[in-house]
Amino acid sequence: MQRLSNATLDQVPASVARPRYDRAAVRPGIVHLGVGAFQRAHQAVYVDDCLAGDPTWGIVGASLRRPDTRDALAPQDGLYTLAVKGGQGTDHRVVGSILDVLVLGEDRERLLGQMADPGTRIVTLTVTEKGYCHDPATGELAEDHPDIRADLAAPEAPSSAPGLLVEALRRRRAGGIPPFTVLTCDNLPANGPTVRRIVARFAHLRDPGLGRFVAGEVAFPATMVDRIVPATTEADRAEVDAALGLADAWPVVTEPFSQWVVEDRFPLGRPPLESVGAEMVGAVEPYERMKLRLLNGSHSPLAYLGYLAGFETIAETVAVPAFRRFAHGLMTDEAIPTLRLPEADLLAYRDRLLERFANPGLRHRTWQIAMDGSQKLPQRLLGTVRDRIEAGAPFPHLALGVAAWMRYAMGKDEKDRPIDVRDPLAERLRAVADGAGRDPARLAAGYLSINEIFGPDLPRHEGFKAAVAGHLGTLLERGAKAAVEAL
Ligand code: CS2
Repeated sequence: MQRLSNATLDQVPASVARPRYDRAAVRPGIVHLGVGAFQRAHQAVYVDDCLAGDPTWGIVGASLRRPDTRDALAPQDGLYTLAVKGGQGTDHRVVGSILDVLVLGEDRERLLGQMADPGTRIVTLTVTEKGYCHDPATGELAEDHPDIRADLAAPEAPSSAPGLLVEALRRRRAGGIPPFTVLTCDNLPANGPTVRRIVARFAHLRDPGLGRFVAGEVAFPATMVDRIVPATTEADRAEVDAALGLADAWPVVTEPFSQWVVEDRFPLGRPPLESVGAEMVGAVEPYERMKLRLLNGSHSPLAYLGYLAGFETIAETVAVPAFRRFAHGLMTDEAIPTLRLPEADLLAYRDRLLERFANPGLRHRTWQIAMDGSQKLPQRLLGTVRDRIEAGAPFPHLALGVAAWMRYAMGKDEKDRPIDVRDPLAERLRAVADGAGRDPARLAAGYLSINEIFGPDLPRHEGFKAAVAGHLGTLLERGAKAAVEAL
């Protein structure tokens, strides 16, 4: 089978949408750090829709760690297929907005050169929560993070996202080129201001003048991104190859729903995103909080509970009434009262979410969402817990969600088989389990003492501690399904 590429693009069948602009005329305007499935199903698609109107916004992607995306896309001239799975079957589309993919370890100077190039006006990021090298509980740069220490020691050859941004901004400043806009597309709370603080702090540690420049002169708009994008499977590849009649080494599978709310602050301009479905607003925070607390806030507990109960995907998990009720209850009774959008909109968003979770076309693995819990819990669950505590209101679903994370982090499932716990704090999580055995109160106290996750306040809150330990006891004695049913 021939490979998808510029040369074979006209062999794509008419049933598959493809770029309707001249790819040869597209120029790079965006550098994206962290090319992965999510960005390729979200931002790259919005940009693809803009390129017919304005060809100056092509994307140069960069992988900060592995070469696998570059290895898949380079022989395809950056082209790949998006398979959108809805109730009515699958729609395919070839996306052309990614012009090139660089690999940091091999192409560091080219990447920094592209970031410093005057044609680059926006640097976007999807490096996941842990990619910012910050303390998740406070949102501050983790100054003792090994990558940050290494980048401060050799700042002109950085490896971390903050290090790369600061070195590229320094080069622009030295060359009299105005700074690019930094657009983080990760699920962090107040993501624009948070990343601004992290990056400005790193710059300050390099040189206080540079720190003031980053804090004062660089725009970091906030944004809410939303689309469910499971990891691509071999079955997805085979299905896409058959639909295309060409081989695509790394297509991306997603759902029909897509949302992008963006704070409209781009000093050097931006693609006409509002004409392709993005919502350009003055303040993103209410939408961001809704998304983090409802979607991600129920996704993570469903992932831990579902995994423990033996379900491979979210769709399988919410097909069981008790688990669906759990997600419904967490959102309706505990998260929605902490949000500041009209209630009717929030309830409609919740109902849509429950449908999206149930999409049988998406094999979104519980194990995938369970990853990096230490980085996700604060903005997904713990902010909501704090608001509930302050309001004097109960939080049983949230406490079960936190307990389920602890039970998962212990590293053994309900049949005593090992769990592959992926988390930057995995060793510490394991050590808590080794020290506390199966005693729920000791386990809860051990996990709650991890300050980077729970801060100083939550471990001291007796009601929270007791609720979490109680649920953890049920999870250990009777399992996840019984714990959910017992609510
Ligand atoms: C998920 C998110 O993997 C995860 O932690 O909760 O990636 C989620 O699918 C997206 O935020 C949806 O927009």
